[in-house]
Amino acid sequence: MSSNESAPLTAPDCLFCRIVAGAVPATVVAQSSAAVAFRDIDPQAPLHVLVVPRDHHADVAQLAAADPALLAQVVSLAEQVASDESSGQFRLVFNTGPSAGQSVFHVHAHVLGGVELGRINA
Ligand code: IU
Repeated sequence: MSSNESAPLTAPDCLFCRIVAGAVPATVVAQSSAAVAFRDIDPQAPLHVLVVPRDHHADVAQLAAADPALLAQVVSLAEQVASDESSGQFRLVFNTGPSAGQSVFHVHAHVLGGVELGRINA
């Protein structure tokens, strides 16, 4: 929730807004006043959790521009999940735009870990 607002910013027909609101089920593993962490339905690693801000922003670039403190809260919750469930070491991925693989346009951090992750060779 934005610090100066009483209700989260939401977008109509946004799946992750509906998960944040509890209208669509998800396996929530952690939450804060600003963000919610839930398991990805198609995990790509032993630890694969999505962290989303309660407020709707389309992608990480828009979030960083609009509310950098909220982005920091997303990262903080990701670190908490990785510490609680794994070694505390993790990969954080924000797919940004369709060509980069983004399919849900409510910013979400993929928190990946629980296994030795290979180097990314772009
Ligand atoms: P992407 O970066 O936008 O491609 O990531 C979307 C993720 O959301 C993807 O890993 C899906 O498996 C995941 N997901 C989910 O966890 N629950 C859902 O109901 C849907 C997608 I649809």
